[in-house]
Amino acid sequence: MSNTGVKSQLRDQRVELPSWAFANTGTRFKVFAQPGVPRDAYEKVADAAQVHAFTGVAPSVALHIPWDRVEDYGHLAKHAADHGVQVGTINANVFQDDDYKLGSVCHPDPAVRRKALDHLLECVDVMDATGSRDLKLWFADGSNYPGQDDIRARQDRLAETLAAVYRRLGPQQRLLLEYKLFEPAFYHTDVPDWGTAYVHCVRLGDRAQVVVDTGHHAPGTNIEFIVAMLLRAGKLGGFDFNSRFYADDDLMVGSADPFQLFRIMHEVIQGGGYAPEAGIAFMLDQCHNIEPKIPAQIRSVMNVQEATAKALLVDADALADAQQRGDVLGANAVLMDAYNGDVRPLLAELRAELDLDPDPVAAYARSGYAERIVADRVGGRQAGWGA
Ligand code: RM4
Ligand code: MN
Repeated sequence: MSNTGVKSQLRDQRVELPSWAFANTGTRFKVFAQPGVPRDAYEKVADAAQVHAFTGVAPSVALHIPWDRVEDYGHLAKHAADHGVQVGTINANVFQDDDYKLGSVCHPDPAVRRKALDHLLECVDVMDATGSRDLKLWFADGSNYPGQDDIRARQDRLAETLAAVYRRLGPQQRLLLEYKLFEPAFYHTDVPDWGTAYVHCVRLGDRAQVVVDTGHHAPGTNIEFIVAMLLRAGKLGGFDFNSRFYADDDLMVGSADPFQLFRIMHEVIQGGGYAPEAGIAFMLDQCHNIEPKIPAQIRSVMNVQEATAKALLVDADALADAQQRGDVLGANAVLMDAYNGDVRPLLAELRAELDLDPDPVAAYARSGYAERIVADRVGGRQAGWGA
């Protein structure tokens, strides 16, 4: 593809930001609070809007309920629009309540399952008010000890609840099911892998699709293969992008392994998942525990852009030709040529064409926004996990 072709594809790229990336987060050992952190969903949306203002490709922000609970979601959606962004995916949270000690939708007690279902249905009400397309479900459900609960019965409970949620969705809304290998449960997890998520989604119907969180696999897993398989099956709903060195580290996407991100984007493009009509949600799911949050989100969006630009620059004809001829080294070289190129000048050009500063991180630093929020956001309670 020509540079102009690549730029026009990059111009249409959309990366969704997570509201929780702007809040205080940490590990179970310590949360280091940062000055200027948002106190509520309105301030998180305002911060997300900054990331869009400097990158031009991040016009939506995902909410997490109840972390982002507000009185009037229509009003929050209007606030987002006033800031030049919109509310995106609604993330349900059925993992932070005492009742969920033994699980939520898979819990042995029907009353707890009902409570979890009610929350998921409430999230669809939120979607109706914000105009969101996607409901993203991740369940912390599982067990810590062999024999603790009946694995098969838990799958039945899960299927039943998912079906009830699916029935409630409007015709334009989707259910995105996310899997995660382990944590917080350590023996078995009820949705541990893409196969389990896929099986449930197939049973539900067309508007149920799988979310690939890049941090939710065993070390060494070939994630791009999973991406290719889900795309072929029409079941790739979206990504939660982040980087990991060990487990679910939630570091900036493209920081630990930019080559993996490139390989994933290559499969997305090859499999037709990059076209806007494919409807795939490219979301970030990250926590910035020690680095400043807004610049970290800007950096992350740029990392996604860089990986995408390189993947778009793969000479697809030359690659197919080398593959067909069984030219192992030639095919690999075509891919590596694209990966090893420097796409930063191209992205700088694209930004100039979009009337943006070619260096978003520096432009944000110069804007004075960081100093302003530190001065303005005095009093109140800073947002964090669980708030
Ligand atoms: C989970 C999962 C979800 C995210 C929460 C905060 O591990 O990745 O997508 O919403 O963390
Ligand atoms: Mn996730």
